[in-house]
Amino acid sequence: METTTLKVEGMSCGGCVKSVTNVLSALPGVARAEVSLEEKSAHVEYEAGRVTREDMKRAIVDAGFEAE
Ligand SMILES: [Cu+2]
Repeated sequence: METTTLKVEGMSCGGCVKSVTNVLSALPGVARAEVSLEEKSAHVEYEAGRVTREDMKRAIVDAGFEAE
């Protein structure tokens, strides 16, 4: 299991945190996603080979936020 942290911009409330958490958790290969509004970050535990950091970024952007 690998872990990575993404920077997430554009979240303004708990609903945004939930949205980002949900889209990340829905990706095949993601075991756990912990999203922080204050830190503007998403800490993700995932299986390398099943999902990439790019997939995570794309999912966050598709949900209406910015990710780096
Ligand atoms: Cu919100």
